[in-house]
Amino acid sequence: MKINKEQIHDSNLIGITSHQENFDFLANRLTKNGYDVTSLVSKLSEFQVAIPSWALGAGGTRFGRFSQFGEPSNLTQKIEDVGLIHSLTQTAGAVSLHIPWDVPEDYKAIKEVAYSLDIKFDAVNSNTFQDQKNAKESYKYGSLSNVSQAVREQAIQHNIDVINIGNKLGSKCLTVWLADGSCFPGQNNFQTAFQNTQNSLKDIYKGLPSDWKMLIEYKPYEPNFYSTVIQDWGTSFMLANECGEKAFTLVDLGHHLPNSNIEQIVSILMLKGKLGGFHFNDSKYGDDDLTAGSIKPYALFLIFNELVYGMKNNPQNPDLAWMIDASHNVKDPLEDIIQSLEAIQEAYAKAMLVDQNLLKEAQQNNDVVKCQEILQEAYRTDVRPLLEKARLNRGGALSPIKAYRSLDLRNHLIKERGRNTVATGL
Ligand code: LRH
Ligand code: MN
Repeated sequence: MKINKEQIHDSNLIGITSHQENFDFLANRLTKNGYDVTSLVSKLSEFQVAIPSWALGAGGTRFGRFSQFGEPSNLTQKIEDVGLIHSLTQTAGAVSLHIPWDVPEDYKAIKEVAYSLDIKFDAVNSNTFQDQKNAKESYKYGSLSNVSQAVREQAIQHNIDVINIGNKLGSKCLTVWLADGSCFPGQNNFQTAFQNTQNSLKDIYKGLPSDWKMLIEYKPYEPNFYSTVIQDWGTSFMLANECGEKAFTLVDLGHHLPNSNIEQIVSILMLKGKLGGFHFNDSKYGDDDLTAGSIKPYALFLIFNELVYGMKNNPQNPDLAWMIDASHNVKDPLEDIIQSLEAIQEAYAKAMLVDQNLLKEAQQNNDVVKCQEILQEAYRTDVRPLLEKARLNRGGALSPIKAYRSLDLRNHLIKERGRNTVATGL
């Protein structure tokens, strides 16, 4: 299913006047305060977030899964759904595939579909946390860290296969997340598990094309509930350094113990030139994979404040991979992703309004109150007219959620696909 620019243009008519008023008012105020509004809007337009191929259907937990109906049942339909999101938001110009959930059957055809929808292939994700049918070895007791060399070799080969699949699609990045760990004290020798993982990652790294990156994603627990080999940013950072200059740390916002200071982690990883990218989502308790900015929007703003500072002051850190990683138990997956994109762009826009020089000066003077005033002056600014302008400039929707509903897209998908299709993924 495709929507065209005219349909979006028509759905914008109702809001265009108030948008223009709000935009002119904000642009006028920002210009008076020395901001370059055109540059702010173009930075927002250039900001593209990759959509996870595994989060276009209803998610679920061990307690159940409730379908959203009209779910994509193959990779082509998944790319088309990313195309729908991108048409409306103009900030979802990439998809991140998970292998083997989304192995292309016809590379030429799938690339043509993606190209026609202005969708690029971002990082490809390996999967050594589930056993595949007729697999020779099992990952029950781990993959790259497993005590069995045969299991480690199978997992290493899988990652090499994922790189080859990504290469045929034009991807330039491999994401490795390991469920490896233990559920009970004594089950693992921590040093052996770490050494095996380090050596296995190095073998995968040897298979990385020269212009590729390897992102090492950490997570404190789940599905293992006593220890996880790559449990935190420090472990991922050590492993990335051991591998080499093409290996970096991936920060999934949900992969932190309660009250972790993620913005500080981001800041130091950028200082060390080892921040590779993000899996954006939000959470109240564990790895809840909720809509980005739906629980802790100020924390997301503080992370982007460090990112904007780092993108200006840390040339040693590469361009970042922006990706969403969420799961939808009660929301329409496409609406959930649209809301995440809005929250991410909003946090970025507010962070670009932080007067970093004034903040640095206040920090140098230990003027703690002024530091907070500078941050919250930016955070309290309603930047939505800037996001709307960025979308309008590219033919997108003023309000993607309103357009998604006024164009009745979910019902169109159900008519096209029926009510019983189930998307692969989590
Ligand atoms: C692990 C994770 C990882 C993916 C998976 C789908 O929790 O965040 O990024 O491989 O979710
Ligand atoms: Mn993730």
